[in-house]
Amino acid sequence: MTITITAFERSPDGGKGLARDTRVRWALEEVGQPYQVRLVSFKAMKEPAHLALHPFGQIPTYEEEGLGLFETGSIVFHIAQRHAGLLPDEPHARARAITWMFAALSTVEPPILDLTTARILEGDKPWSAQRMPLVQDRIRTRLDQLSRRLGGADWLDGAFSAGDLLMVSVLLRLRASGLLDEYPNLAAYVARGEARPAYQRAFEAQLAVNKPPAG
Ligand SMILES: N[C@@H](CCC(=O)N[C@@H](CS)C(=O)NCC(=O)O)C(=O)O
Repeated sequence: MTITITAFERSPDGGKGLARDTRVRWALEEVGQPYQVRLVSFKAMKEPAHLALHPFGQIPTYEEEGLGLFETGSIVFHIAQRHAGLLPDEPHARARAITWMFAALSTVEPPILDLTTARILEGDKPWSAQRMPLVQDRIRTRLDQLSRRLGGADWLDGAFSAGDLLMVSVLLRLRASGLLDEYPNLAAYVARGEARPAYQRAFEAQLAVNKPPAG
């Protein structure tokens, strides 16, 4: 079975691993599935061939024997369902791990993405400085709650799962803001995720594409 994913030809983050192909690479590394990568430019992402695969003209996508998927959450879920290692077998534990996948993407990630919007797209607006504390406090509300739930545990619900993979990936976006460091148990949680050999392989693979030329 050949798996092909898409990734940026040149990631705007310059290889920090924040583009969402890293999440898919990480999931594939966790379950030990080899994959190929098709690199796409921003221009090609908006052209018909890519739009046929991804209606919103984004990365990542996932192709495997006649199946084409978009949306990182769906792709990671598909990988986790097909291969052992990312979801527990016990039905209730499995349902809870899936719940954490949704929580990462639909409850924790939106305020974090808003910070990127506030910084990059709205940073030059006259009201930007006034809005920023509100954006940051909405993130803190979620981090407070998540930090309390995680407590002293290694992972969100027993063994590492696809829920942790997505939650760590979402929280990683906060590193540069310093907000994560306000919550030592969350910072340690993210560090545990990053220390996983599968994450390291995924990170190195995306870095190899995006590393600035030497010299
Ligand atoms: N909800 C989508 C978001 C995908 C997304 O925002 N992809 C970014 C890269 S991480 C992208 O392709 N940005 C370029 C664009 O939107 O033109 C997912 O989780 O896959």
